[in-house]
Amino acid sequence: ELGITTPKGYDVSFHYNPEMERHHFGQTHPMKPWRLTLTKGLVTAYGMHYTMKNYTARAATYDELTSFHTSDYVDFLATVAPQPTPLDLDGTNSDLKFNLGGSDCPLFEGLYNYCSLSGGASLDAARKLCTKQSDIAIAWGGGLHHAKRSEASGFCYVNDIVIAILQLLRVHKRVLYIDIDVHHGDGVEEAFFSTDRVMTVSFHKYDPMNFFPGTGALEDNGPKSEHNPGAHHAINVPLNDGITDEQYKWLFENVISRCVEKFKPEAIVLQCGADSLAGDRLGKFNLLVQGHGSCVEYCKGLGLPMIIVGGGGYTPKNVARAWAYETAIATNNQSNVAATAEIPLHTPYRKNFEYDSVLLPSIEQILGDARQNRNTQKRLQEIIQHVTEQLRFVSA
Ligand code: V1P
Ligand code: CA
Ligand code: ZN
Repeated sequence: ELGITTPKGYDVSFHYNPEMERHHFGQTHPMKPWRLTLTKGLVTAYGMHYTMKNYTARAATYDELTSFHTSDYVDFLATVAPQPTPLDLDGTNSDLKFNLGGSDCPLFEGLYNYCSLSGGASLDAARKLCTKQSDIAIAWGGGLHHAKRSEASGFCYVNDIVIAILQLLRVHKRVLYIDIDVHHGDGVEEAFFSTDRVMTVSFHKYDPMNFFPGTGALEDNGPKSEHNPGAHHAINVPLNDGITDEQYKWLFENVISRCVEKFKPEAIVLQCGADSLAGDRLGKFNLLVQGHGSCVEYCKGLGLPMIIVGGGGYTPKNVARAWAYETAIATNNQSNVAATAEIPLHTPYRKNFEYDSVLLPSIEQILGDARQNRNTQKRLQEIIQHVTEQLRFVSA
């Protein structure tokens, strides 16, 4: 498989292990690893696998997992038994250790394997960047941004992103982390609170009383203690329901261009959580696959080595559409995809793609009617103003 490049000469690698999707969080749980099967099916149906290097991701080792997590926590993950009885759905399980076993982070069969595979994929992606074998490395099974050093949180047990960034830092002086999941990337932000070698930027819905995890206010830019080099290196873009493609793209490009200009990253990690799409089971934005994908396009245009990971995304058919489209952007297969508006007839599980089986459904096809947009242009201007002020403290 050596020497495969995309039409414009980028080396793209795809890190994936079909074992991951065989794991189940439970009947009513929103996280469906099966969305990875749908994604891979679309990617293959469009023939994108011919224009990138495909690697079967291996499981991260114990030592790799403990490059970030505590051994106490990883030992417990490795040995804990799956819950024998159905979960109590209000999360009132009395013996929660490391926040495990509640409704958000249930203990299921093969949990340790699932976590190691997610970590392994993102870490493999990072290694390909370090050795310059890939310009863009894709790991849709990663992106689990809430996991803490010693705690599970919000469907995330192992923080594959932090582990991958730690690997990148061996070779790259500065890494820019960008998070377009509808939730705040709190775990990654916290992990790098005290270093000026990682800048984290999260775009998310912010409503501290009503929306998980409740952190990520505009003014939260990292602890401003006396000698913390990491101060000002956490950028947060809090949003309200209903944001549109046009606003999101505008905001994203304004914020990211300023960050790149000041911070001068040597590599980018882009978390592409698909719960920021219209029609998501948990998220309430109005983003289309095109708007979500425009972030990937913009980042690719920066010409820096980049890892792309997944994350949230709770309406599987929409997740697969977005991640397949974004794989097309990475591999320069967009024209191929656009020319075939209809999802190919031989796509596995094609019946799952409704709306006349198009790859890029309109807002009307997805929602009938768009959600009310609660983001004013004035507020978006304020956000850019604040970010610009924070970046005055940042230099490369
Ligand atoms: O809101 C909460 C917690 C549970 N309450 C005590 C507060 N949890 C959320 C977690 C969302 C996690 C998102 C992960 C990601 O960012 C990255 C993979 O996308 C939650 C929600 C919700 N609507 O926010 N948990 C659940 N829904 C849930 C629903 C059914 C069964 C289990 C969990
Ligand atoms: Ca986010
Ligand atoms: Zn999310």
